[in-house]
Amino acid sequence: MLVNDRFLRACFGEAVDQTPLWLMRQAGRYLPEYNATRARAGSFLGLAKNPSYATEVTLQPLERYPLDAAILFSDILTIPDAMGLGLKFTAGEGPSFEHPLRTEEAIKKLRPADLDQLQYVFDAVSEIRKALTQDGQQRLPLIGFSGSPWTLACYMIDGSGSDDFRHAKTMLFSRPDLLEHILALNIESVAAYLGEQVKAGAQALMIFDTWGGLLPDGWYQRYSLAAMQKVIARLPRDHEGRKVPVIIFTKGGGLWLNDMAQIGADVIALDWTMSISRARKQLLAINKPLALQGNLDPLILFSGSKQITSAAKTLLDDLADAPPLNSGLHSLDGHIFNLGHGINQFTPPESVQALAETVISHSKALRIK
Ligand code: 1CP
Repeated sequence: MLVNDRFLRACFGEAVDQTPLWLMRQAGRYLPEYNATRARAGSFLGLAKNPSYATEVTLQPLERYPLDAAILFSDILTIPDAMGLGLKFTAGEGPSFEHPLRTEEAIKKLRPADLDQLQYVFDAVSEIRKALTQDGQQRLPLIGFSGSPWTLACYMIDGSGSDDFRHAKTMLFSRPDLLEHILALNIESVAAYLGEQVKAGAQALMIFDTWGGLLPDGWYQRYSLAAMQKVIARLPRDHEGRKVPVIIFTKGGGLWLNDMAQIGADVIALDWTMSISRARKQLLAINKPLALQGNLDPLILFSGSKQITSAAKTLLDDLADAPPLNSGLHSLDGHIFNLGHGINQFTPPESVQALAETVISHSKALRIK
């Protein structure tokens, strides 16, 4: 039994009493308790690869804030790691791969991710599900996730984070056959990985296409969106008698909203460059009444509680003025409040409290009006 199912209901455009809220990277470096656990684990990978540490940090933001979903603590780079690329985290510099894909020979040798090497992720999912449940009552649903095939390819080819992912884009423009080969393996790996997360207990799935927005129009649809569509086509959509919603997020993807609505996802997550209310109207105009997630600029959380409250209210007020998904619903239904990208590591933790209080009280008040 799920005690709080607002998030899952909102994913399917069902009525809820208040707008559900969770935050991308809600467990992370802005929380002192996260940094304490990470210090005990020795490193980020020590944390992510140990299911009981991963469980501990997944629950930390849920103890502090009235959030409506848990998200598995892991990383998108676990898949290339399990393809043999050698993931490492250097303090202060972020993740990198020891063996980036820079030659045709390396690319031809690549194999799909070995799921046995990802067992620690599936174990973490099961352990988190157990920790969320007491006496048969589960507090909150658990979201599983993966990177998109294109976003993973960016890191696999460039070998680390980058402003422009020059190596990946150069390969795409000059040797699309090699890129397509990598994408085919990533599609297979991502679909199998997400399928195992569902079997282990994930109740919703999110695909992070953080770097889809680097692509030119036309190339995005052909290389990132089409690959996500192939993943979604292979995902289990029912488990334990409940539907499993799929959320897609392309950073910078607002312009492609109508295309994103066509690939079989249940929810489209937006960054702050597109308004939620405008996205609602646009989707209704093409008769694709999908739920939306987002999209407060995470840096709003660096201003005072007055500004945070005002920005969150404006987002909700705008959506309340837009048409509902259907005539039986409130305009605020079919929306999951979130940030437009991951929470910044320097965010004051009290800002999240101000945001959560506003989302709850204002989204309730607007529904009663
Ligand atoms: O030192 C630390 O403690 C590492 C910071 C950190 C954290 C907290 C990294 C390294 N990954 C994570 C966890 C993480 N990553 C989650 C956890 C669940 C949650 O609480 O939300 C999730 C969903 C991710 C996903 C992820 N990792 C994405 C997609 C979402 C996004 O933010 O765009 C990406 C692009 C990554 C790669 C990654 N992992 C970590 C860093 C610093 C980066 C970015 C690397 C870069 O491009 O420079």
